[in-house]
Amino acid sequence: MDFKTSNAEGPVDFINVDDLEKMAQKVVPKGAFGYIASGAGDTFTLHENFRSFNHKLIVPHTLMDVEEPETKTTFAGEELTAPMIMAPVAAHKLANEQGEVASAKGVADFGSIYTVSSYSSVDLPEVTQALNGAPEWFQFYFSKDNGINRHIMDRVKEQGIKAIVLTADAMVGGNRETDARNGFTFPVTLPIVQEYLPDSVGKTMDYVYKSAKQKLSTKDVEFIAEYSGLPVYVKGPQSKEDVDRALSAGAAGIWVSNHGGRQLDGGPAAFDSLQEVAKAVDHRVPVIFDSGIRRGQHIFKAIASGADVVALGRPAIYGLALGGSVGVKQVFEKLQAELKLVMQLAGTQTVEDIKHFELRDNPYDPAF
Ligand code: PYR
Repeated sequence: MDFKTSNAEGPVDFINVDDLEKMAQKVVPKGAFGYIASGAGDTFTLHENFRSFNHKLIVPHTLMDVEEPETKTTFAGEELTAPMIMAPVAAHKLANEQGEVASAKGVADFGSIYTVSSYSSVDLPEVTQALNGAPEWFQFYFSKDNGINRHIMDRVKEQGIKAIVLTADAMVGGNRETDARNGFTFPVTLPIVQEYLPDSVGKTMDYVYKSAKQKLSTKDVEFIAEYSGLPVYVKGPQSKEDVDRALSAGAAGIWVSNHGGRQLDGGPAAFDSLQEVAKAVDHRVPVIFDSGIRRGQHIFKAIASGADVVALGRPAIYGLALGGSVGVKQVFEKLQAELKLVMQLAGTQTVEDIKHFELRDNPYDPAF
């Protein structure tokens, strides 16, 4: 398949992530950009992901004796430059010819955890090499065949990967109408899942998803934990019931997400689910949050609502499209700088202080 995308590498001049998205649209082919940026159905849930942060307000705290707030935090045994990690995103070669090699380097240079997608367009050893010792996690799209799942986990362990993320909210693809309109099919191979998906080139996302297992259950969490011996984070719970189910199966952490509004349109904004999930988890395991982060204040609000760290998906991919590894690092740095500013104005010196900060309910029209 003849597919040409950006091959940028170097500094990007941008003011904020929303601007970056518009800039990325100009350098990534239409079908690939649509796949990355869009959501499911009417994109109600996608848009609520952004708007929902306005349901809570950060009241400034004054005379708090704060200077140079510290964004460094320890998470899952790792020292992170800021409470942000890389979310799993499929096929980075859609955004930049360098693919995951560049995004991994960018995240490593910033100082955080990189989650490799099962649908990575670069194979595991090359990603590990690009990370150069930075912590690597693996997101699992499960095969219907446990023999294949064992092989994948063997390879994951060979790389020294430290945790497995089971995506539980995407056993089929959401109703991606933008992809249908654009006639989008995958122009790249997905080497990690070659054994169950040898022919991704020219295939729709729906086909890709259907090659993986639909009938996921708590038994799959138990199987991964037992076979790999690694901590398993379940990605997708948005309710107490789902938290209970995941933890009863031995989940080592809960990753609150609605898959960036790409799956069940008509569902809640992930930020609105975070409070219920955090209450149900009650500090028993770490909580990761994604879906809708575009601003430092969003990170602050997520942490004040019970997340230990947030994960970045699309913003990092836009940085990748425009500036390769440097662009990815710049996106993390931009959000870190915004977070630091919010921390100062909110009177919080450390990430731990944010966890104890009480947000106020928004009495105004949250439609702003
Ligand atoms: C997505 O398209 O959302 C995937 O997770 C592959």
